[in-house]
Amino acid sequence: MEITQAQLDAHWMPFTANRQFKKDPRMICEADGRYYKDADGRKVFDGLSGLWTCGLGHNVANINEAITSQLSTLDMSPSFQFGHPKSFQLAERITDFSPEGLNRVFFTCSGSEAVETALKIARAYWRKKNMPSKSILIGRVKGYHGVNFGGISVGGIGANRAIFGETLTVDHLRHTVLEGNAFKRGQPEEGGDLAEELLELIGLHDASNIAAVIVEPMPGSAGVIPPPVGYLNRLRDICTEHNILLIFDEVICGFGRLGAKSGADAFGVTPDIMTIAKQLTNGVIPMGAAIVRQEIYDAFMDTDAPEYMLEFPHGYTYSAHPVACAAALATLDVLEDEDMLGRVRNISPYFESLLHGLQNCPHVTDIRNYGLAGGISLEHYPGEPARRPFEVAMKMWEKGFYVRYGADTIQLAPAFTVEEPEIDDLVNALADCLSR
Ligand code: PXG
Ligand code: PLP
Repeated sequence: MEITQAQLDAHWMPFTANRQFKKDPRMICEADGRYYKDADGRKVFDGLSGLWTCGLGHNVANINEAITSQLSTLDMSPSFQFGHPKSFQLAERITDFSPEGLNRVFFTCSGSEAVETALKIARAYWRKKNMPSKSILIGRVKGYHGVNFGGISVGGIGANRAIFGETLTVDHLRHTVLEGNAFKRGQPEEGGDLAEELLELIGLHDASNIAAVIVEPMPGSAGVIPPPVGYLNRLRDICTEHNILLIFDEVICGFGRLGAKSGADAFGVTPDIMTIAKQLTNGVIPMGAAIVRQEIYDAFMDTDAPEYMLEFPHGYTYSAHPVACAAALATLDVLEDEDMLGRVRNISPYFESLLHGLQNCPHVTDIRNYGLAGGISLEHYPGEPARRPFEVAMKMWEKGFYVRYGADTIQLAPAFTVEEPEIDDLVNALADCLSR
């Protein structure tokens, strides 16, 4: 299928170097299992499970069948004021994958919308509790929380917000990458005390003005940053002590990537709200959700307003879309029936040992990993932190491997079903591309 220059020009591509891409397009045409086929029919290994989405691989029969059957049963159903059975079944299933006590699910169509929903719930919650001054949101440097205005406000990646001007009233914790932790496998031992900085921010703003703290349990986009031992526990304790909601953005960690149901599960810390997306439908149909403690939901329901009145004026046309619900139910079935979490736990030590074998390759300044997620930081060209990862990823593509590059890192996140020889090939190819 020839794509014309006019067609290329017409599409303003997301988070893409449009000028570079359109000169030399990388066109993906088919996907099956852990491989893509490009426009020349070349087989390309999927080293990031789509965009951290397709842990079960591509073209999964159960998911495809669930979608097809849903299309001929109920293809669309109005999401406001009417319901369809699958969204309720799915909401209950999601609570099985969520930490104890988080059992009310608000559906969205993406991770960005899940974050926006969580932030709005947090701010509205304090108003419902007659504490309207609690409105400041605290994020963390290097955090990625999607691209909507709330998400970029709490987000901590300068390039994603600096050109958009004023944001919400927020503050940020420091990130947890410490030089002394370079090349540490899994969770670093040092750095748990960085969470104490939250007390400083509370001193600055006063807890009576702070609605919530939002962090990724393990930042993904910034290059896979496992939390230092004790860090999340300390954030939890400080939030509880000062009556501040803790939100975990689990859009990447959610449902399997870490060999656990969630980051909360992997690291043993329960937030008040968590956001998920991506793996919820294996990436096949857009869907996300914010999952809250029942007490938060109850605060909205506990009202003297007439019953026909809305409790929360928020929602998307496509919230709980029936086709997305069908895809998600099938995805959760496969995750459970095929013990995907167990598979991640079994293969991740092998992934870890090979990944860290890259330590002595040229330009490698740090390697971090947890579960089936790996981040490799690369030495900057003077003033050009993003250039080397781009160059390496392009060489990888030429060799038949798709990997993610972002900031000064290369990121790897193969499917939960990945086999040892595929990890060998992926890491060998990377070693070769780093050396050339
Ligand atoms: N929160 C987190 C923690 C994310 O990782 C979002 C929110 C936004 O989700 P949506 O569905 O609106 O994109 C994300 C998404 C990458 C990469 O390669 C990461 C994301 C998206 C695209 C690429 O690191 N994360
Ligand atoms: N803009 C307009 C004009 C709309 O009518 C709607 C939804 O009805 C939206 C934006 C929001 O769209 P969505 O619900 O898909 O987020």
